[in-house]
Amino acid sequence: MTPIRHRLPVLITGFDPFAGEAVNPSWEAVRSLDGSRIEGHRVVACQLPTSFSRAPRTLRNALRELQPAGVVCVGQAGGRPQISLERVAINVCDARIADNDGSRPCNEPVVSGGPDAYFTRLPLPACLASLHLAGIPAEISNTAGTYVCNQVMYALLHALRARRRVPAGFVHIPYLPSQALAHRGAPSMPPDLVRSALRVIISVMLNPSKSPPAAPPSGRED
Ligand code: PCA
Repeated sequence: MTPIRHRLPVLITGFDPFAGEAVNPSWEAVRSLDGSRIEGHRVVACQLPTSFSRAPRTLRNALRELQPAGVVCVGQAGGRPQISLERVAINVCDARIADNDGSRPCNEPVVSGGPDAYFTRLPLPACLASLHLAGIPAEISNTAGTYVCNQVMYALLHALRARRRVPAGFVHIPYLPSQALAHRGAPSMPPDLVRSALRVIISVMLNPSKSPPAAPPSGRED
């Protein structure tokens, strides 16, 4: 008999296009996994609007409806060269550009009176080791920025604060090659590789004991 938690779905989210782009690679990758199974769990994809006012609400509705076994939210980080496993979300919204509703908060909290920050609940070293073993360039990132992605990561971990056993976190991904063409010199990652990366991350999140031992620190200081 399958344990009850096994029957719960995994929620993955991606964003709609913003900043004049025609696509958002996060939604392309996330929707390509919708309905698949990973470690026995059904994957459910949900699109979030790139909107400070609407994204957290959409996410909270999906959490309430699905009661997922785990959550991975994904967003585009144009200019970053590899998969970024975000370590921390901070209680700040500070937008350099307007969101899809024309809103541009400056130095505002995500949650008034909330904790300064939440750490990810993804096992980052295990995720990183598994991604590298699969030949996928990836790094741990210490900032998810102060735009809608950071807000969503914070809102996710805040919404799950009483459900300590639900693993959850945020992953930034590079531009698609088609987007990089319009941003001269910008790095990109093919959609198949991003999709494989997300499968690896979700699999390790659900079953960390199956991942390879994490590599020792490189000793590099930066
Ligand atoms: N990236 C933006 C918001 C939506 C997205 O895909 C960010 O990094 O905040």
